[in-house]
Amino acid sequence: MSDIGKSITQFIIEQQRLHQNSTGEMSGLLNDIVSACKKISHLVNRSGIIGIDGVAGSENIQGEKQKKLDIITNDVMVDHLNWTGHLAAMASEEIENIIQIPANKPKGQYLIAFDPLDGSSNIDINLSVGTIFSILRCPEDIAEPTVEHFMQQGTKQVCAGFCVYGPTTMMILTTGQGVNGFTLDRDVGEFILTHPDMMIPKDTAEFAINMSNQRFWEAPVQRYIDECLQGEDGVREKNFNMRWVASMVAEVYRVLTRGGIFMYPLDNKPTTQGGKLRLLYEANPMSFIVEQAGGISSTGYERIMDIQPESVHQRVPVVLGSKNEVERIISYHKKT
Ligand code: AHM
Ligand code: MG
Repeated sequence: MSDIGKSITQFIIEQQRLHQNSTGEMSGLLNDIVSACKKISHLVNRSGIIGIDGVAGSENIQGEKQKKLDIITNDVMVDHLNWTGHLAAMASEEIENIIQIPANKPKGQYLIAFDPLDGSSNIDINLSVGTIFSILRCPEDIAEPTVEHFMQQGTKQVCAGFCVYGPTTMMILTTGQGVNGFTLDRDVGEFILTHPDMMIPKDTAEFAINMSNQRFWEAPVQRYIDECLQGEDGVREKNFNMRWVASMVAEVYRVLTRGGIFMYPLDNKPTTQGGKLRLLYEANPMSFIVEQAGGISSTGYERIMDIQPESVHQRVPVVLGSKNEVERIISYHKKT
């Protein structure tokens, strides 16, 4: 029988029953995240009406101008997750240090790293934004986790997902057994399984990159894009299409549904930072999802999920998507 039409709650509990020793803590945590994302979807949808659109007038730790919704959605995540007893600590794009669970609340066995509102530069122009999260196990018997406990390779993730607030609100989840997509049915307030077992086509003729940075890219990326742009007349002997939404959640969702390649490569501008996208709460969770859907995720030089993190807000170059195209770019990096 098809699983399409199942609620995310039923799906999560049925997944939990497949693991004999499951305590139900992961299911509880996922339900907390689902509740937070439903609230964020509602706020994003009504932001203009209730006056929470626009800039906040502050900067986050990474020197980025915060939108009011960056701050509000961070609070929504923290408020939904810090009291239910499933987490030992949290890390957020918007907060410099890791976030501890209040002393008077129970602690759980998991750590979460999240970007509460990815692509928030798109908020005021009514384009898609989203929430990205990565769940790690906290080493046992830790009274108060430290940054060191978050310094785990992406391969250690036990769950990753993202919610995209677009024409419909969708939640994409993996616990290491494939990727499933759920659509929010606003009438009943529940995410419904609409896209089971998402798989990225191995080949593509569509790339996504911020072309305005072209002159700063390294040679392998220059070569790859140049060959795509030559189309039928060049070595690739086929025409390519291009998209750039400037919202990673929307780009990765597109790659999951119709294939493609998404890149935010190393370039001269953020070289000192090692890339633009953040390892713990953007690159790693998206890499886990992409790999589970049959794609590849790399810096061009190495698998992203193999990188040993060194800081909470560390940045990395990202090249992800359809297997054969990412492999081609990796081969260009090997030659330089
Ligand atoms: P954010 O987390 O501050 O929104 O930044 C991450 C976003 C990604 O969603 C997107 O791929 C990228 O930044 C767009 O960058 P640019 O504006 O340089 O095109
Ligand atoms: Mg982001």
